[in-house]
Amino acid sequence: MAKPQQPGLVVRQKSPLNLEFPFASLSDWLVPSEQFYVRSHFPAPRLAADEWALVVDGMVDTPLRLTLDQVGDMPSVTVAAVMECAGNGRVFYEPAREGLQWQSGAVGNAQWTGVLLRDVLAKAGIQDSATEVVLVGADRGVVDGGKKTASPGSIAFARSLPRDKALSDSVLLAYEMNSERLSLDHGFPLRAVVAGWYGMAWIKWITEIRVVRRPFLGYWQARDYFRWDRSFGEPVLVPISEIEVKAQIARPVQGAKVPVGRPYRIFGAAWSGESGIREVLVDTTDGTNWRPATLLGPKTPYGWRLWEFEWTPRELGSHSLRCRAVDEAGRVQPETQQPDRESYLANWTVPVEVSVVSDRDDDEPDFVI
Ligand SMILES: Nc1nc2c(c(=O)[nH]1)N[C@H]1C(S)=C(S)[C@@H](COP(=O)(O)O)O[C@H]1N2
Ligand SMILES: [Mo]
Repeated sequence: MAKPQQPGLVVRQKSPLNLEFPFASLSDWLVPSEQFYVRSHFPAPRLAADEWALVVDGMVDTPLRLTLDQVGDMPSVTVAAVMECAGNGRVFYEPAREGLQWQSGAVGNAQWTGVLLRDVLAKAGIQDSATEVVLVGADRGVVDGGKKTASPGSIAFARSLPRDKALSDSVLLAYEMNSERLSLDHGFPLRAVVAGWYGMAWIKWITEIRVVRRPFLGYWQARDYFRWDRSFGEPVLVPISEIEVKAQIARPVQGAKVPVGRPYRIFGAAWSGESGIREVLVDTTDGTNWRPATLLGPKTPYGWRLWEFEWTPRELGSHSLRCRAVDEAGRVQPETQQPDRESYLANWTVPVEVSVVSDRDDDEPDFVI
Protein backbone atom coordinates (compact mmCIF):
# COMPACT_ATOMS: atom_id res chain seq x y z
CA MET A 1 0.00 0.00 0.00
CA ALA A 2 1.07 3.55 -0.60
CA LYS A 3 2.95 5.37 2.14
CA PRO A 4 1.38 8.59 3.29
CA GLN A 5 2.75 11.57 1.44
CA GLN A 6 5.65 13.42 3.01
CA PRO A 7 4.11 16.80 3.54
CA GLY A 8 6.41 19.71 4.31
CA LEU A 9 7.08 21.16 7.70
CA VAL A 10 4.32 23.09 9.47
CA VAL A 11 5.21 26.76 9.91
CA ARG A 12 4.51 27.77 13.53
CA GLN A 13 6.35 31.11 13.21
CA LYS A 14 8.18 32.73 10.29
CA SER A 15 10.57 34.99 12.15
CA PRO A 16 12.25 33.71 14.15
CA LEU A 17 11.80 30.47 12.26
CA ASN A 18 9.81 27.77 14.04
CA LEU A 19 8.85 24.68 12.06
CA GLU A 20 7.07 21.51 13.12
CA PHE A 21 7.66 18.00 11.80
CA PRO A 22 4.29 16.55 10.70
CA PHE A 23 4.40 13.59 13.04
CA ALA A 24 1.85 11.68 10.92
CA SER A 25 4.53 11.36 8.22
CA LEU A 26 6.91 9.45 10.51
CA SER A 27 8.43 6.54 8.61
CA ASP A 28 12.09 6.02 9.45
CA TRP A 29 13.99 5.68 12.69
CA LEU A 30 16.04 8.76 11.78
CA VAL A 31 14.03 11.83 10.85
CA PRO A 32 15.60 13.35 7.72
CA SER A 33 17.30 16.68 8.52
CA GLU A 34 15.07 18.61 6.07
CA GLN A 35 12.00 17.32 7.95
CA PHE A 36 13.37 17.87 11.45
CA TYR A 37 11.58 20.48 13.56
CA VAL A 38 13.21 23.89 14.08
CA ARG A 39 12.87 25.85 17.31
CA SER A 40 14.62 29.23 17.42
CA HIS A 41 14.11 32.15 19.79
CA PHE A 42 15.94 34.69 17.61
CA PRO A 43 16.86 34.89 13.93
CA ALA A 44 19.65 32.47 13.06
CA PRO A 45 23.10 34.12 13.22
CA ARG A 46 25.08 33.54 10.03
CA LEU A 47 28.50 32.50 11.26
CA ALA A 48 31.42 32.20 8.83
CA ALA A 49 33.24 28.92 9.44
CA ASP A 50 36.69 30.50 9.02
CA GLU A 51 36.00 33.33 11.48
CA TRP A 52 34.08 31.28 14.03
CA ALA A 53 35.82 30.29 17.26
CA LEU A 54 34.79 28.54 20.44
CA VAL A 55 35.95 30.26 23.62
CA VAL A 56 36.30 28.16 26.78
CA ASP A 57 36.73 30.29 29.88
CA GLY A 58 35.80 30.69 33.54
CA MET A 59 36.93 28.13 36.13
CA VAL A 60 39.50 26.42 33.92
CA ASP A 61 43.30 26.16 34.17
CA THR A 62 43.86 27.15 30.54
CA PRO A 63 41.27 29.28 28.74
CA LEU A 64 40.96 28.16 25.12
CA ARG A 65 40.02 29.59 21.77
CA LEU A 66 39.38 26.73 19.35
CA THR A 67 38.89 27.06 15.61
CA LEU A 68 36.54 24.76 13.73
CA ASP A 69 39.55 22.88 12.33
CA GLN A 70 40.88 22.32 15.83
CA VAL A 71 37.51 20.95 16.93
CA GLY A 72 37.45 18.77 13.81
CA ASP A 73 40.90 17.36 14.63
CA MET A 74 39.72 16.00 17.98
CA PRO A 75 38.43 12.40 18.24
CA SER A 76 34.86 12.27 16.94
CA VAL A 77 31.90 10.37 18.30
CA THR A 78 28.48 9.66 16.78
CA VAL A 79 25.35 9.28 18.89
CA ALA A 80 21.75 8.70 17.88
CA ALA A 81 19.53 10.75 20.14
CA VAL A 82 15.99 12.00 20.27
CA MET A 83 15.60 15.73 20.71
CA GLU A 84 12.23 16.95 21.94
CA CYS A 85 11.24 20.55 22.59
CA ALA A 86 9.97 20.93 26.14
CA GLY A 87 6.94 22.67 24.58
CA ASN A 88 6.04 19.73 22.34
CA GLY A 89 2.31 18.95 22.73
CA ARG A 90 1.55 22.33 24.32
CA VAL A 91 -1.60 22.62 22.19
CA PHE A 92 -3.15 19.78 24.23
CA TYR A 93 -3.07 21.75 27.50
CA GLU A 94 -6.43 22.75 28.97
CA PRO A 95 -6.99 25.58 29.44
CA ALA A 96 -4.75 26.72 26.59
CA ARG A 97 -1.24 27.90 27.47
CA GLU A 98 0.63 30.79 25.93
CA GLY A 99 3.50 29.97 23.63
CA LEU A 100 3.99 28.30 20.26
CA GLN A 101 1.13 25.85 19.77
CA TRP A 102 3.13 22.73 19.00
CA GLN A 103 1.20 19.56 18.26
CA SER A 104 3.15 16.28 18.33
CA GLY A 105 5.99 17.14 15.96
CA ALA A 106 8.44 19.22 17.99
CA VAL A 107 10.44 16.03 18.36
CA GLY A 108 12.75 13.92 16.21
CA ASN A 109 15.47 11.31 16.30
CA ALA A 110 18.74 12.00 14.51
CA GLN A 111 22.35 10.89 14.42
CA TRP A 112 24.77 13.49 15.73
CA THR A 113 28.53 13.60 15.16
CA GLY A 114 31.02 15.79 16.98
CA VAL A 115 33.35 15.84 19.96
CA LEU A 116 32.59 15.07 23.57
CA LEU A 117 32.16 18.20 25.67
CA ARG A 118 34.24 16.49 28.34
CA ASP A 119 37.20 16.21 25.93
CA VAL A 120 37.08 19.97 25.36
CA LEU A 121 36.81 20.58 29.10
CA ALA A 122 39.75 18.24 29.72
CA LYS A 123 41.87 20.29 27.29
CA ALA A 124 41.08 23.42 29.31
CA GLY A 125 41.37 21.72 32.70
CA ILE A 126 38.12 22.13 34.62
CA GLN A 127 38.78 23.24 38.20
CA ASP A 128 37.50 21.32 41.24
CA SER A 129 35.33 24.18 42.46
CA ALA A 130 33.36 24.34 39.18
CA THR A 131 29.76 23.15 39.54
CA GLU A 132 28.16 24.07 36.20
CA VAL A 133 29.08 24.55 32.57
CA VAL A 134 27.26 27.34 30.73
CA LEU A 135 26.80 26.96 26.98
CA VAL A 136 26.26 30.25 25.12
CA GLY A 137 24.84 30.70 21.61
CA ALA A 138 25.74 33.47 19.17
CA ASP A 139 22.09 34.42 18.67
CA ARG A 140 20.73 37.19 20.83
CA GLY A 141 17.86 39.57 21.24
CA VAL A 142 15.56 41.36 23.62
CA VAL A 143 13.21 39.34 25.81
CA ASP A 144 10.23 40.54 27.79
CA GLY A 145 11.07 40.34 31.46
CA GLY A 146 7.43 39.88 32.45
CA LYS A 147 5.37 41.80 35.02
CA LYS A 148 7.81 41.89 37.91
CA THR A 149 11.16 42.55 36.23
CA ALA A 150 12.32 44.89 33.56
CA SER A 151 13.54 43.37 30.33
CA PRO A 152 17.19 42.40 30.76
CA GLY A 153 17.87 43.94 27.36
CA SER A 154 19.60 42.06 24.59
CA ILE A 155 20.85 38.69 25.78
CA ALA A 156 22.27 35.58 24.20
CA PHE A 157 20.49 32.22 24.30
CA ALA A 158 22.31 30.27 27.03
CA ARG A 159 21.74 27.38 29.43
CA SER A 160 23.90 25.58 31.95
CA LEU A 161 24.54 21.90 32.58
CA PRO A 162 25.49 20.49 35.97
CA ARG A 163 29.10 19.33 36.12
CA ASP A 164 28.29 15.60 36.14
CA LYS A 165 26.11 15.83 33.01
CA ALA A 166 28.69 18.02 31.24
CA LEU A 167 31.39 15.42 31.95
CA SER A 168 29.26 12.41 30.94
CA ASP A 169 29.50 10.60 27.62
CA SER A 170 26.05 11.90 26.60
CA VAL A 171 26.99 15.52 25.78
CA LEU A 172 28.52 16.38 22.42
CA LEU A 173 29.47 19.47 20.52
CA ALA A 174 28.18 18.38 17.14
CA TYR A 175 29.07 19.58 13.65
CA GLU A 176 27.11 16.93 11.76
CA MET A 177 23.48 15.84 11.79
CA ASN A 178 22.58 12.60 10.00
CA SER A 179 26.11 12.47 8.47
CA GLU A 180 25.82 15.91 6.86
CA ARG A 181 27.18 19.28 7.90
CA LEU A 182 24.81 21.02 10.33
CA SER A 183 22.41 23.35 8.54
CA LEU A 184 22.08 27.00 9.50
CA ASP A 185 18.76 26.48 11.29
CA HIS A 186 20.05 23.50 13.27
CA GLY A 187 23.03 25.46 14.60
CA PHE A 188 25.89 25.69 12.06
CA PRO A 189 28.76 25.37 12.67
CA LEU A 190 28.53 23.78 16.13
CA ARG A 191 25.72 22.88 18.53
CA ALA A 192 25.34 21.03 21.80
CA VAL A 193 23.74 17.60 21.86
CA VAL A 194 22.53 16.85 25.38
CA ALA A 195 21.22 13.32 24.96
CA GLY A 196 18.38 12.49 27.34
CA TRP A 197 17.50 16.14 27.95
CA TYR A 198 14.89 18.42 26.41
CA GLY A 199 15.86 20.60 23.46
CA MET A 200 16.40 23.89 25.30
CA ALA A 201 19.70 22.52 26.60
CA TRP A 202 20.95 21.72 23.09
CA ILE A 203 22.51 25.16 22.45
CA LYS A 204 22.86 25.98 18.75
CA TRP A 205 25.48 28.30 17.18
CA ILE A 206 27.62 27.81 20.26
CA THR A 207 30.53 30.23 20.63
CA GLU A 208 31.32 30.15 24.34
CA ILE A 209 31.62 27.60 27.12
CA ARG A 210 31.85 29.24 30.51
CA VAL A 211 32.71 27.09 33.51
CA VAL A 212 31.18 28.52 36.69
CA ARG A 213 31.14 27.97 40.43
CA ARG A 214 27.59 29.10 41.22
CA PRO A 215 24.25 28.10 39.66
CA PHE A 216 23.69 29.97 36.43
CA LEU A 217 20.49 32.07 36.54
CA GLY A 218 20.18 33.22 32.94
CA TYR A 219 16.81 34.00 31.39
CA TRP A 220 16.19 30.54 29.90
CA GLN A 221 17.33 28.88 33.09
CA ALA A 222 15.48 30.93 35.69
CA ARG A 223 12.67 32.83 33.89
CA ASP A 224 11.69 30.23 31.35
CA TYR A 225 11.98 26.45 30.91
CA PHE A 226 11.49 25.57 34.55
CA ARG A 227 9.01 23.44 36.48
CA TRP A 228 7.78 23.33 40.06
CA ASP A 229 9.19 20.61 42.26
CA ARG A 230 7.34 19.79 45.50
CA SER A 231 9.58 17.01 46.74
CA PHE A 232 11.39 19.46 49.06
CA GLY A 233 8.21 20.36 50.96
CA GLU A 234 7.68 23.93 49.81
CA PRO A 235 7.51 24.11 46.01
CA VAL A 236 10.74 25.24 44.37
CA LEU A 237 11.60 26.10 40.81
CA VAL A 238 13.83 23.60 39.05
CA PRO A 239 15.21 24.11 35.54
CA ILE A 240 13.74 21.57 33.09
CA SER A 241 16.21 18.85 32.26
CA GLU A 242 15.53 15.16 31.56
CA ILE A 243 12.94 14.14 28.94
CA GLU A 244 9.77 12.54 30.34
CA VAL A 245 8.64 9.09 29.15
CA LYS A 246 6.27 9.32 26.18
CA ALA A 247 4.77 7.36 23.29
CA GLN A 248 2.94 9.04 20.40
CA ILE A 249 0.74 7.60 17.67
CA ALA A 250 1.79 8.71 14.17
CA ARG A 251 -0.93 6.81 12.32
CA PRO A 252 -3.84 6.67 12.13
CA VAL A 253 -4.34 10.41 12.36
CA GLN A 254 -7.16 12.15 14.24
CA GLY A 255 -10.44 11.63 12.41
CA ALA A 256 -9.18 8.86 10.14
CA LYS A 257 -11.56 6.27 8.77
CA VAL A 258 -10.49 2.71 9.42
CA PRO A 259 -12.11 -0.22 7.57
CA VAL A 260 -13.89 -2.79 9.73
CA GLY A 261 -12.74 -6.40 9.86
CA ARG A 262 -9.31 -5.86 8.37
CA PRO A 263 -5.94 -5.72 10.12
CA TYR A 264 -4.77 -2.15 10.55
CA ARG A 265 -1.28 -1.11 11.64
CA ILE A 266 -1.18 1.45 14.45
CA PHE A 267 2.29 2.98 14.32
CA GLY A 268 4.31 5.41 16.41
CA ALA A 269 7.43 6.17 18.42
CA ALA A 270 8.35 6.12 22.12
CA TRP A 271 11.22 7.61 24.09
CA SER A 272 12.39 8.56 27.57
CA GLY A 273 15.29 10.68 28.81
CA GLU A 274 18.10 8.71 30.38
CA SER A 275 16.31 5.33 30.15
CA GLY A 276 15.35 2.97 27.39
CA ILE A 277 11.76 2.00 26.62
CA ARG A 278 10.61 -1.20 28.35
CA GLU A 279 7.21 -1.44 26.68
CA VAL A 280 4.51 0.42 24.81
CA LEU A 281 0.89 -0.47 25.54
CA VAL A 282 -2.04 0.23 23.24
CA ASP A 283 -5.73 0.46 24.02
CA THR A 284 -8.38 0.57 21.30
CA THR A 285 -11.51 0.65 23.44
CA ASP A 286 -11.98 2.72 26.57
CA GLY A 287 -8.68 2.67 28.43
CA THR A 288 -9.29 -0.71 30.13
CA ASN A 289 -7.66 -3.20 27.81
CA TRP A 290 -3.98 -2.31 27.38
CA ARG A 291 -2.06 -4.71 25.18
CA PRO A 292 1.65 -4.63 24.30
CA ALA A 293 2.80 -3.16 21.02
CA THR A 294 5.78 -4.61 19.14
CA LEU A 295 8.94 -2.56 19.57
CA LEU A 296 10.82 -2.16 16.28
CA GLY A 297 14.14 -1.06 14.95
CA PRO A 298 17.39 -0.19 16.60
CA LYS A 299 17.62 -0.06 20.38
CA THR A 300 20.26 2.47 21.42
CA PRO A 301 20.83 4.33 24.70
CA TYR A 302 19.35 7.64 23.53
CA GLY A 303 17.47 6.99 20.29
CA TRP A 304 13.71 6.51 20.21
CA ARG A 305 11.93 3.21 19.56
CA LEU A 306 9.47 2.84 16.76
CA TRP A 307 6.54 0.53 17.54
CA GLU A 308 3.51 -1.01 15.85
CA PHE A 309 0.31 -2.68 16.91
CA GLU A 310 -1.97 -4.70 14.68
CA TRP A 311 -5.61 -3.90 15.25
CA THR A 312 -8.58 -5.56 13.57
CA PRO A 313 -11.64 -3.50 14.47
CA ARG A 314 -14.83 -5.54 14.75
CA GLU A 315 -17.35 -2.81 15.44
CA LEU A 316 -18.40 0.17 13.37
CA GLY A 317 -18.37 3.65 14.86
CA SER A 318 -16.03 5.89 16.78
CA HIS A 319 -13.05 4.52 18.67
CA SER A 320 -10.39 6.16 20.86
CA LEU A 321 -6.90 4.83 20.32
CA ARG A 322 -4.41 5.34 23.15
CA CYS A 323 -0.77 4.46 23.66
CA ARG A 324 1.35 4.54 26.75
CA ALA A 325 5.05 3.92 27.33
CA VAL A 326 6.89 2.50 30.33
CA ASP A 327 10.63 3.08 30.54
CA GLU A 328 13.37 0.83 31.91
CA ALA A 329 13.44 2.83 35.13
CA GLY A 330 9.76 1.87 35.62
CA ARG A 331 8.38 5.34 34.87
CA VAL A 332 4.91 5.20 33.35
CA GLN A 333 3.51 7.74 30.92
CA PRO A 334 0.57 9.46 32.66
CA GLU A 335 -2.94 9.32 31.23
CA THR A 336 -3.89 12.82 32.26
CA GLN A 337 -2.43 16.33 32.23
CA GLN A 338 0.08 16.86 35.05
CA PRO A 339 0.29 19.89 37.35
CA ASP A 340 3.38 22.05 38.02
CA ARG A 341 4.72 21.95 34.49
CA GLU A 342 3.69 25.42 33.35
CA SER A 343 3.25 24.95 29.59
CA TYR A 344 5.90 22.26 29.22
CA LEU A 345 6.48 18.49 29.43
CA ALA A 346 3.10 17.56 27.95
CA ASN A 347 3.69 13.80 28.03
CA TRP A 348 0.25 12.48 28.91
CA THR A 349 -1.61 10.17 26.55
CA VAL A 350 -3.55 12.00 23.85
CA PRO A 351 -6.27 9.73 22.39
CA VAL A 352 -6.61 9.53 18.61
CA GLU A 353 -10.29 9.45 17.64
CA VAL A 354 -11.05 7.40 14.55
CA SER A 355 -14.19 6.02 12.99
CA VAL A 356 -14.45 2.42 11.91
CA VAL A 357 -16.37 2.20 8.67
CA SER A 358 -17.60 -0.56 6.40
CA ASP A 359 -15.37 -1.21 3.40
CA ARG A 360 -17.70 0.68 1.07
CA ASP A 361 -17.37 3.91 3.07
CA ASP A 362 -13.62 3.77 3.22
CA ASP A 363 -12.43 6.65 1.09
CA GLU A 364 -8.99 6.96 2.65
CA PRO A 365 -7.16 3.75 1.73
CA ASP A 366 -3.84 5.60 1.90
CA PHE A 367 -3.85 5.32 5.66
CA VAL A 368 -3.96 1.55 5.58
CA ILE A 369 -0.48 0.07 5.57
N1 LIG B 1 21.37 29.28 20.38
C1 LIG B 1 20.16 28.71 20.49
N2 LIG B 1 20.10 27.41 20.80
C2 LIG B 1 18.91 26.78 20.93
C3 LIG B 1 17.70 27.49 20.76
C4 LIG B 1 17.78 28.86 20.41
O1 LIG B 1 16.77 29.56 20.22
N3 LIG B 1 19.03 29.44 20.28
N4 LIG B 1 16.51 26.84 20.94
C5 LIG B 1 16.56 25.64 21.80
C6 LIG B 1 15.33 24.87 21.82
S1 LIG B 1 14.11 25.44 22.84
C7 LIG B 1 15.21 23.69 21.13
S2 LIG B 1 13.83 22.75 21.29
C8 LIG B 1 16.29 23.21 20.24
C9 LIG B 1 15.75 23.02 18.82
O2 LIG B 1 16.77 22.63 17.95
P1 LIG B 1 16.48 22.53 16.38
O3 LIG B 1 16.00 23.85 15.91
O4 LIG B 1 17.74 22.07 15.74
O5 LIG B 1 15.39 21.49 16.22
O6 LIG B 1 17.38 24.10 20.18
C10 LIG B 1 17.71 24.73 21.39
N5 LIG B 1 18.92 25.47 21.21
MO1 LIG C 1 12.44 23.84 22.88
